[in-house]
Amino acid sequence: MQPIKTRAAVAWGPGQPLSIEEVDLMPPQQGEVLVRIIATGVCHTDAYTLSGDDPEGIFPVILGHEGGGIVEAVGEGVTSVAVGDHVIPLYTPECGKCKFCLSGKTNLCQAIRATQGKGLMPDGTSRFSKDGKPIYHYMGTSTFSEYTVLPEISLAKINKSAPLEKVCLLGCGVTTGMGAVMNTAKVQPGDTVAVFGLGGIGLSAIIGAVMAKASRIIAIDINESKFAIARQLGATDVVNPKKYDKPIQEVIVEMTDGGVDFSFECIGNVQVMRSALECCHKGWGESVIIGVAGAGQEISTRPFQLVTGRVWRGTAFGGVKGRSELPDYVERYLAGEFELDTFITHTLPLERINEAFDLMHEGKSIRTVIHF
Ligand code: NAD
Ligand code: AHE
Ligand code: ZN
Ligand code: ZN
Repeated sequence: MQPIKTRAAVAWGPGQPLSIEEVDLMPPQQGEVLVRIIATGVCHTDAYTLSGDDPEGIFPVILGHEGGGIVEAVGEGVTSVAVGDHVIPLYTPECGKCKFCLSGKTNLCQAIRATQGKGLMPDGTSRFSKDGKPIYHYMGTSTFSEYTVLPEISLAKINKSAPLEKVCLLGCGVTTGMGAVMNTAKVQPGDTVAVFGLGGIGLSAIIGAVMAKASRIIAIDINESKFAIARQLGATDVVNPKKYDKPIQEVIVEMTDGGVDFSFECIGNVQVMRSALECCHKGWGESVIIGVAGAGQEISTRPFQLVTGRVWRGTAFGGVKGRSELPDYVERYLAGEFELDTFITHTLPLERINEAFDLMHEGKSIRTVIHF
C-alpha cells in the first residue's frame, strides 16, 4: 500500500487555531490499522492540550480522541479487525498481555504508553507528515483526521448497526463519566452523589448515577445553563457555588446530613477537587477525580480529611477496558439503556472545527460532533 493524503485539522502550536490541511499518511505497519474516521467528538482534553497546559503536549500534532470509524486497511499480522469493521479508537489500549492488563486491577494498559505519550507509534515514528516533516499523533488516536493509523490494540470492534456519529462519544466522554460511577466508584442503590462540572463528563456521570440507582444526585456548575439538561438526565438538585458566600463543600455537607457517599470532579480545577473531597461524608465518603489539571497544578487538603475516612481516587476512561468492555457499552446504547442525543448539542464539518472549541469555551455546547 502506498502513502495516502488525508484531510486533517493540524495544531501547529499551542494556543493557535487548528489549520485544515492535506497531510501525508504512511500505510499501516505491522500490527497497525488504517481507519477512516466518520465522526469525532471534541473533548475538553483536546482543548487542554491545545492550550499548552498539557505537560505531554507536543506540536505539530493532530488532536482528537473521541472518534468512530471504519477499518480501511490492515498491516501485517493484524488478526482481530478486518476491512469494513466498525471501530472506536482507544486512547487507553488493551494488549491483554502486560502486567497492568493481567492484574485485573486496572484498565491502564501500559504496552505502548511511552511512545503514545511522545506522539509516536509503537515503533517510535509518526505516520503523519507534511512536506516531509513529521506531525505527531495524539493519545494514539488523532481522530481529527479523515484517515488515521492506530495500533490494533487501540481499537474496539463494535456492532455495525451503531451510528458512528453518535457512539463516537463512547470513545471518551460518555464512557468516562458512566464508568467512573459504575466501575471506579461502584455507586450502590441509595447512595448520595455530587457531580462537579456539567460538561460531557459530568452529565455522563449523572447518567451513571441514575443507572446505579443513587438516591440523590447533586449537580454543581457555575454555568446555570447546564442545569436543565442535568435535571432532564436525573439530577435531583442543582447548585451554583457562586450563589453562596461559603465554601460549596459546606453547602453540600449541610444539604446531605454530613456529606455525600461519592463525589466526582469533572472540571480539572484543583480547588474544586478539594471541595469535592471535603463534601464527602466522614468515615466513608469517596471522591473520584476525573478532571485533568494543567502542568504544575497540585491538589491539597488537610490530611485529617483522609484520616477521618474520606478517600481520594482518580479514574481514566472510567476504568473501562476498551477492547473487552466498550463493545458492550455500545450494545447497551443500542438496547436503549441510555441516550446520546442530549449530548450532541452541535454538529459541524471538519472545516469548522475551531468553532467547536469556541462553543466549548463559551459554555454553549456539551459536545460538538465533527463530521468528515
Ligand atoms: P466541559 O468543558 O464540557 O465541562 C466542564 C464543566 O465544568 C462546564 O460545564 C463548566 O461550566 C464547569 N465548570 C468550570 N469551572 C467550574 C467551577 N469552578 N465550578 C463548577 N463548575 C465549573 O469539559 P468535559 O469535556 O466534560 O471534561 C471535563 C474534564 O474531564 C476536563 O478536565 C477533561 O480534560 C477531563 N476528562 C478526563 C477524562 C479521564 O479519563 N480522566 C476523560 C475525559 C475528560
Ligand atoms: N497528558 C496529561 C494527562 C492527561 C490525562 O490524564 N489523560 C487521561 C485521559 S483524558 C481524556 O479526555 C488519561 O487517560 N490518563 C491516563 C494516561 O495514561 O494518560 C499529563 O498530565 O501529562
Ligand atoms: Zn476526552
Ligand atoms: Zn496491556
